[in-house]
Amino acid sequence: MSAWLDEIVSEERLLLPGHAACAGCGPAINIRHVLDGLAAAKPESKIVLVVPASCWTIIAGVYPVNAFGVSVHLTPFASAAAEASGLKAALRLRGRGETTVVVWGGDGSTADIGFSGVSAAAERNEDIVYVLNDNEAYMNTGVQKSGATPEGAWTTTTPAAAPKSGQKKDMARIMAAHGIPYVATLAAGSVPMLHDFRAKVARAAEMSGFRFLQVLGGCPPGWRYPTAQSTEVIRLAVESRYFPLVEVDHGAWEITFRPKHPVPVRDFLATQGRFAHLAAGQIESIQSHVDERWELLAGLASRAD
Ligand SMILES: Cc1ncc(C[n+]2csc(CCOP(=O)(O)OP(=O)(O)O)c2C)c(N)n1
Ligand SMILES: [Mg+2]
Repeated sequence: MSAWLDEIVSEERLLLPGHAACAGCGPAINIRHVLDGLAAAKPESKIVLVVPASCWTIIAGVYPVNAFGVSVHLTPFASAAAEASGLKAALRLRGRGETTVVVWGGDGSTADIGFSGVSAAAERNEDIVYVLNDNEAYMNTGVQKSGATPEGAWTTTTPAAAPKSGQKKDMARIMAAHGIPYVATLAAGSVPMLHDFRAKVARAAEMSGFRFLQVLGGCPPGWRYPTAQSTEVIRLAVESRYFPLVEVDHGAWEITFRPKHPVPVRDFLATQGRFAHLAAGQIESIQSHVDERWELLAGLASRAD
């Protein structure tokens, strides 16, 4: 086993056993690697986790119970970025400015309801790590469509007879347009993808200013797949180019993981009941949008060469 993987397997975990996430929760894997990765990169810095209303309000537990090995600050839906900005300022005033303030915000709060606060904090270049925990719908309240829900998906507000129309909001490009120091997309679908994931967390840890990480995590009840399939579904999301892994480091775009043999997007869609109603023509249309977005990102990356 390589040294970095050895370290990951043996490291102390900041998401503690006994938490209340569903079986197979993809974000539960992701948050562990975000927190453990930040702690490993800057062992001298404490972490404060800021969580807006989401599944993670429940998973974190009710005071005095805490599912994390770090302090957690729960916020209303729309104010996580503002509260994280204030926490960082207060910590600085108290001589504890080295503390890493991390937001773990769902796609509902980040891409939709709290977006004005996220955009404003990015524009001010607040010194925080903002993580978009992207499970592609409002899951905690029963799978309602968000701006990050993909084209064609079933949700309870976009039933199979009238599934989500229009494409997933492109948060990586939107956040990169703010000119912040670092934007990256992350997914833990395989060991090489995890290597990419941890390198991005380490890169974010060594910078200051507004850092934005978009982490894709599967939701067995919301995406409708068996609980043991979370890693495989995410692997196919990346291997099909449905979810490209990119990095924007001080404005320079890079595609950090290029599938050697990309699989058709239908292989990814076929793993999940939320796409079961799609006809061949709709799948073709999704494939063409996946291809177009890949070309667009490849164009942005080639300009950085
Ligand atoms: C202003 C406001 N509107 C609605 C809610 C109800 N609510 C709590 S969690 C949640 C879903 C959040 O979705 P997302 O941000 O994607 O996080 P996830 O549940 O998927 O982890 C909603 C709608 C709320 N708490 N506050
Ligand atoms: Mg969500």
